[in-house]
Amino acid sequence: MAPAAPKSGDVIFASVDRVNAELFTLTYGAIVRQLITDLEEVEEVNKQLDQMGYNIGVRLVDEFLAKSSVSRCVDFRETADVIAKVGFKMFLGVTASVTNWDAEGTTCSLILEDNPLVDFVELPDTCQGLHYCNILSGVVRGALEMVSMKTEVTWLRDMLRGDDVFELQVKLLKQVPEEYPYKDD
Ligand code: MYR
Repeated sequence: MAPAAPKSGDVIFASVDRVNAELFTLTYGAIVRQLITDLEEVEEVNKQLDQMGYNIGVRLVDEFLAKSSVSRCVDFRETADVIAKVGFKMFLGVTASVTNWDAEGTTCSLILEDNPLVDFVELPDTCQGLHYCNILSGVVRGALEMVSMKTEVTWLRDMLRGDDVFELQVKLLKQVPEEYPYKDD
């Protein structure tokens, strides 16, 4: 069946979404640029972006759980799928694929073929060590910590460094058992 013709409201919303996405991308670029100016060392910028992402992640998980109506995941595999398919879609507008699982099911990669954060971005030679999207690794780490999972999140591939995709490795270090807040007795 042919898709329904857009109504005028649809067209307006589509262009508002596009403008919002571009504004978001450009604002993030301005933040990174300012950090480079202020901190001078790309390693420091990487750390700062990760920390900013972590701070966002610990807050954003509530919004995610409320909006998505996702229930408790049975294991880390399911959690990784939820992040890739629901979380990324909700906050970044794209989905990731999940791959490169280790035998224990505690390490995997999230692959992004499309990443709106890097639209219009080209890194100068002086920024080759920059993990421009480090805010995302921090967000994932922070969000997972709030649902009791300590993780290490590392960029393995980066299109700004000439790779064909973005690959974010997520390693589950520790699953902290949740404490029931009341005693039974
Ligand atoms: C559970 O409690 O078992 C569900 C866990 C779901 C965690 C989902 C975290 C969402 C992270 C969103 C990342 C967005 C990155 C742009």
